[in-house]
Amino acid sequence: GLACAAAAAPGAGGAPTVFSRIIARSVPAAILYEDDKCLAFRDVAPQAPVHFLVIPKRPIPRISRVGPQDLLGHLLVVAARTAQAEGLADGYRLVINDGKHGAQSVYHLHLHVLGGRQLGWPPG
Ligand code: DGP
Repeated sequence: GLACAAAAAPGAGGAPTVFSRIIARSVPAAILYEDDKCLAFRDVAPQAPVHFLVIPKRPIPRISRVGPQDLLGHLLVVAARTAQAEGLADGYRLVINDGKHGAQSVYHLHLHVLGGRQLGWPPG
């Protein structure tokens, strides 16, 4: 009921997000890489000169819901290879936001890759 829905953590229900539509090509995106397990595409609101996302095609809602069968190492390999292809030889940052405190807004797991300028640390 409504009380249960209100109490549920964001992403707990696994509702489809806009990223499922990007995978299905029903929402356009600037796609940089694709294979059977993942997709990399430019972030629509870039926070650096290069800012793209790497997502699993399987719609895991958030990193805190990852299961033992999810082979997420592949996302890191694709992130690094795509960063190289984007010319980020001086370095870059990988970010995964989880839940409310992590400022996650789309509940389909995604790895942010940011580069092309000097980044600060710590993040806000
Ligand atoms: P996060 O806060 O970690 O959930 O970041 C979600 C990111 O997704 C945010 O940087 C903006 C991006 N984004 C949201 N909707 C779209 C979209 O429709 N297309 C693309 N390319 N990126 C999107």
